[in-house]
Amino acid sequence: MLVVYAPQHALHDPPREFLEGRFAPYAEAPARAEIILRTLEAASIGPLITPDDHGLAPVLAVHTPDYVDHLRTLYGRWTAAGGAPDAAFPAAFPRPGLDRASRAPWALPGLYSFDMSAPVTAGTYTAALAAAHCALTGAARLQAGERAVYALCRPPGHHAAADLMGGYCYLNNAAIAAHYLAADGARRVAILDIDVHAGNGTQAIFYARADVLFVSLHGAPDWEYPYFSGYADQRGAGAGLGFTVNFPLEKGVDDARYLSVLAAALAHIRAFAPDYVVLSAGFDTFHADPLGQFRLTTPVYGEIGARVAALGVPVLAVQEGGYARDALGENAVSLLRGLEAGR
Ligand code: SP5
Ligand code: ZN
Repeated sequence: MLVVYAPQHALHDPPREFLEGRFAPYAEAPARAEIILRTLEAASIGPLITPDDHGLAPVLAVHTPDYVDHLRTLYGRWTAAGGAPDAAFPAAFPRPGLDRASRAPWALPGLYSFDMSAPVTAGTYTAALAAAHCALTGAARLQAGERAVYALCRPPGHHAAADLMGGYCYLNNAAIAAHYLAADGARRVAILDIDVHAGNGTQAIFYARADVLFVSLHGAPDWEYPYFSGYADQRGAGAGLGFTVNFPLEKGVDDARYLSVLAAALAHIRAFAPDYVVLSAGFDTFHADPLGQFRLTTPVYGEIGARVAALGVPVLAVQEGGYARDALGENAVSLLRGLEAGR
């Protein structure tokens, strides 16, 4: 299977995050992508290509120009004001009624961020843009006839909305690829999000659209991050009503339980009859993941891949989360082998 990888991901290496009231080492670290890459190579999964430069237009078709400009310039403005040189980190967020404009540099990091899990470093913009181009390159290969492509994106994207970063995400790689594949409504695209966290950004981006179906299995937001999105009664709006489908699940979901819910999710996708499927592939559903609280095992990712492939539609798998580093490569190999074998 074709794999798209950009070495620029390593330029994004934040020093720490803020987790349950404590500063902690940053879980979404460069080692994640390197481990996946090495394991794919050892398993002879390939060929491996680097992304083509698709420019900014397909990114700006999903994200607002002011947000992309903010992401590009934040670190420079932060350090020029004397902010910590390792990363721009938010400490204040505008809220309804507390949202007047401010020129204070310390206000900047919170302007387009919903949490403290998306520090912006010197290399964040370059890495995030390269990840978006990995997903776009995979999408273009599907258009050219490829049946399945894996975009090894880092940083991940599914928590990022049109003008919002958070949850380790800056540019929404899967959404950018899905919008590109939808080709102004000429094609139907289904996004299946299997990261353990609800893809609030992807959901928001496509909430009012009927040409892109968003289906997500995740820990229910009444106990799991991102807490404020991902409920079953969030079903889309306007023309998009019915084209967002959430499966919020309980703690401790195991392989059998997951596969039974996946069958229901795939039934929605089959009924939609998409031209393309974008798989937001997180492995933080794994039993040993330090952030997730599901109990999936390595073989089930192969079964998930086979069932997605059985849709008979070209698939772009986009890397999202997954923090059990020792198992990350094996879990990716399992998924990709399933995607290959299932067709
Ligand atoms: C892309 C992605 O997977 N982003 C996830 C960001 C999650 N950040 C906060 C998670 C807090 C979950 N609570 C940890 C419970 C283990 N003690
Ligand atoms: Zn996640």
